[in-house]
Amino acid sequence: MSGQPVRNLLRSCVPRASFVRKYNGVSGVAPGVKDKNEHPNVLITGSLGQLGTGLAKVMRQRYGRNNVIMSDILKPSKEILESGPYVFADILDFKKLQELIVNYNIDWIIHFSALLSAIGENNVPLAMRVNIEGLHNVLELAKQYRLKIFVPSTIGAFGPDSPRDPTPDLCIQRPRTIYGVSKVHAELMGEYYYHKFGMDFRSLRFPGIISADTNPGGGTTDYAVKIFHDALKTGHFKCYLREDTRLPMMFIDDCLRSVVEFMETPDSKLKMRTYNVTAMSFTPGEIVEEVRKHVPELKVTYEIDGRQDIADTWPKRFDDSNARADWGWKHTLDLPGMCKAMFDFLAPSEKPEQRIKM
Ligand code: VAH
Repeated sequence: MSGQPVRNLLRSCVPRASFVRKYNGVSGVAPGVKDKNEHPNVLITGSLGQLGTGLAKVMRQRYGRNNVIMSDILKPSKEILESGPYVFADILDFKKLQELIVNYNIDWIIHFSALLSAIGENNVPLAMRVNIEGLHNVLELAKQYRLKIFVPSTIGAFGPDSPRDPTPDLCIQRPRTIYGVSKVHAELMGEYYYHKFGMDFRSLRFPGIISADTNPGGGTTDYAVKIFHDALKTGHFKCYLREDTRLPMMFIDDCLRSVVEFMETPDSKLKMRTYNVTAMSFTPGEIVEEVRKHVPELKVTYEIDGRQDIADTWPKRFDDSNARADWGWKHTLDLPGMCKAMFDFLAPSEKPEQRIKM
C-alpha cells in the first residue's frame, strides 16, 4: 500500500519507548544477542496476501527496512523485491522455516499464510494442510526459538450457535467452514502453547478487511472491496450477498495498526491471548447507499451465491470492548470515512459525477 494511507497510519501509531531507540551495536551486548531495546527482526509468512504487503511497509518504516523479511511461495513484483528482503518460504517445509529463523535471527513471526473462507471450502484438503499443518510448524518453531508469534483469527471463527449481534470474545465457537475450524484450532493451540510453554502467542479476530491496492483473498466479505472497483470501471455492481446481510468490517489502515500496537503492547497488559477487533458493521444495502454519494449513477444487481450460506453463520456485529479496555484498541474509520479513503485512493482527482468510466 503506497502513498498517503501508510503515512497516516504511522502518524497514528504511538511509538513505544521500547522500540524507539534503534539498536546501534554499542550496548555491550554480544553480537547476535539482542539487547532489550533493539527493533525486532520480523518474518511475515504469506506476505503477498491482502495484509502482508501493507504490514511489511508499516513495520519496515518502524523497525528498519532490513528487519522485516517478507516470505511467500509466489514470485513477488519488482516493487516488492526492491522494497526489502523477500524469501521463498513454504510453511509446510519445517526445515526451511527453521533455516530462515536462524539465518535472519528472527524475533517475531507474523503468520498470515492461510486459505480463507470461500477459497478453503473449494479445497478442504489444502486448507487443512496450510491452515493446520502449517500452523503446527510455526508454533513449534516459535516455541523452539522463543519467538513472539501473531496468528490472525477471524469473525469466521464463530458459527450460527454463537451470539451474533453482538459476538463477544468468549462464547461458543462452532464454525461451519474449514477456515473457521482451523482458526479456532489456531486460537486454542496458541493459548495452549502460552500456558504450557510460556510462548508469547497473540491473535486478533479480524472482520472483513477493506483494502485499496491489495486484493482480498477469502471471498465472503470481499464484495465490500469489489463494489469500489465495479463502481469506477463499469458503474454496475453485482453483489453475491443479500442486501440485508450485516457483517463486521474494517479498513486496512486500522487493521495494520492494530497488529503493530497489539504486538508492541507489554505482555502484562494482556488479559487474553485472543481478542476481537472491529471498526464498523454494515450491509450491502448500506454500503451501496454510501458509495452512491460518490458515484450517483451506480447500478446494483443481487446475484446470491453459496457465500450467502457462509455469511449467514457469521457475526453481524463484533464486541471488541476487551481490546479497547486492555490495550487501548480504537478504530479511526467508519463507513463514510472508509468509502472516502477508498475513492481518494482509487480515483483521487475526479469529482463524483466524473468517477464512472463507461
Ligand atoms: C473472507 N475476507 O471473506 C476474508 C475474511 C473475515 C473474512 O477472512 O474469507
